[in-house]
Amino acid sequence: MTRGAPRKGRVSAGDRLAGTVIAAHGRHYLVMPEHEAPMLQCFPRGKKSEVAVGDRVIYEQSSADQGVIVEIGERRNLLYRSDQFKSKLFAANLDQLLIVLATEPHFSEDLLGRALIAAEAHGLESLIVLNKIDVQSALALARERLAPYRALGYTVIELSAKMAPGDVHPQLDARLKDRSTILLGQSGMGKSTLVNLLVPDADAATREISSALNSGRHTTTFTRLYDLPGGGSLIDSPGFQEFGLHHLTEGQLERAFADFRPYLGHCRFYNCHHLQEPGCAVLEAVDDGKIRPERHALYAQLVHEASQIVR
Ligand SMILES: Nc1nc2c(ncn2[C@@H]2O[C@H](COP(=O)(O)OP(=O)(O)OP(=O)(O)O)[C@@H](O)[C@H]2O)c(=O)[nH]1
Ligand SMILES: [Mg+2]
Ligand SMILES: [Zn+2]
Repeated sequence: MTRGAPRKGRVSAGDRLAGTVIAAHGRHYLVMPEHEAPMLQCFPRGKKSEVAVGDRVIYEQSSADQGVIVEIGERRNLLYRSDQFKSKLFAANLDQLLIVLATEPHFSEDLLGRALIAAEAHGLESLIVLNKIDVQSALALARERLAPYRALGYTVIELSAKMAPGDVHPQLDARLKDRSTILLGQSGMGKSTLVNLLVPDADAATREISSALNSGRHTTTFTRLYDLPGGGSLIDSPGFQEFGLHHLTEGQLERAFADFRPYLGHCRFYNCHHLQEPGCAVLEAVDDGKIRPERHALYAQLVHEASQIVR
């Protein structure tokens, strides 16, 4: 992929190098080279920044510690969120979404629902982690809120990254091995705490990058990919409050609801929107208690948002 792949320590300006984007913060990216070469802080060529963590890129060194990304390699997938006006990239080339929730702060079921739909729509597996199970007073309620998702077939793993760190490896290692997994969740759920347990030098690496990218705060402000010691990679990301999915089409949305699938194709009208049509098999399943009304409400909201996109 490189033109004149550099030998150790022999990189000169203008060389085209191949690497993987391992951190993203605004328009700043850190690229880990494929060959023996320094890790560089890179900027995308042009104004629009469409580079994501996990992307394989071609870049050119422009100074001792900086480079320019000139080409993005083909992606298996790209996870992102979007509202009417813009989209924000999470990461590319993923296998799995690890949705991190906690007993407290109270997690948003809306965000959980959206993350699961995004995973389904992008062909990614999802794994739900309920962290902070040491907080006894909030445990019963959190379990109760997650029961319907277990019933839908999603795996929920209970952990206390802080009080029972020894349980983290046995519960997660086999599920993370040789796969690219992104941790998603609201701020304060414990994503970085988990990453620090699973990746031996993550903490040091994070501090180093925080200073490189001018952020020294405790809360994660950039997306960062780490190699797992047992194979595979783990991506830590900043907590978020909104998960717009304006880019998904109605067809993608109906198929992304695992609980709708048995009923699709059984509506009276072949082009049924499952919103208020007579003879709608999905709405009948809601009436019969086979689909939770909350799930249908999320679907209706997402269809509404999808129709709002400014093209
Ligand atoms: N009680 C308890 N606290 C925990 C546990 N895991 C993490 N915490 C605490 O929760 C707080 C937030 O943890 P982080 O790992 O920084 O959370 P985060 O999801 O990375 O947050 P952002 O980076 O802001 O998105 C920290 O003070 C942790 O010490 C746990 O199992 N139990
Ligand atoms: Mg964090
Ligand atoms: Zn229908």
